[in-house]
Amino acid sequence: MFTERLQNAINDQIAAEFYSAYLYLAMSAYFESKDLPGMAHWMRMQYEEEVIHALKFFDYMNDRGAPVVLNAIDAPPAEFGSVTEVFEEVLAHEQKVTSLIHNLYTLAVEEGDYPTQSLLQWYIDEQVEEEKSASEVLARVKMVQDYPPGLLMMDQELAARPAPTPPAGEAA
Ligand code: OFO
Repeated sequence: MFTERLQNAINDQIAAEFYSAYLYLAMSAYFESKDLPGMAHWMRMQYEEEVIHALKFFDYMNDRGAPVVLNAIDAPPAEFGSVTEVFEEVLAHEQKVTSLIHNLYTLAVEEGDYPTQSLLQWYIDEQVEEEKSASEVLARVKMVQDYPPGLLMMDQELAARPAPTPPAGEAA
C-alpha cells in the first residue's frame, strides 16, 4: 500500500535529489572561478544527473496519483577547499545519499509497497555507480594533487564527461 508515510519520504527525497543538483552546480561554479573548466563541466554533468534522479521520483508520484510536494531546498556552500577536498565531499555526499535510498527501501518493505521497492532498485544500482565514479575521480586527483601539470591533465580528462541520458522511456 502506498502510505502517506512513504509518500512523504519520497517527497523528501525529491528535495534531497534537487539539493544534490544544487550542490554540484555550486561546485561547478567554484571550479569555473578556479579556472578549471573540465572539472566545472564534470560537476555540471553531475548536476544534470541529479535532476534526472529528482524527476524520476516526481514522475513516479504522478504515475501513482500521489501528491507531489516540492519542499524547500537548502542553499549549498559557495566556497570549497582544494580539488581533493571537493571530490572527497562528492564521495561523502554520495555515501550519504546511498544511505537515504537504503532507508527508503527499508520503509517500502515495512509498508509492503512492492512498486516502490521496484523503483528503488534502480536507485540502489545507480548509487553503486555514483560512488564508484566519485571514488575513481578522487583516487586519480589524489595521485596528482601536488603536481599542477597533472591536475591540468585531469581537468582536460574530466572535460570529456558525456551528458547523462535519462532512463529508457523518460524525457530529460
Ligand atoms: Fe548522486 O545520486 Fe542522486 O542524489
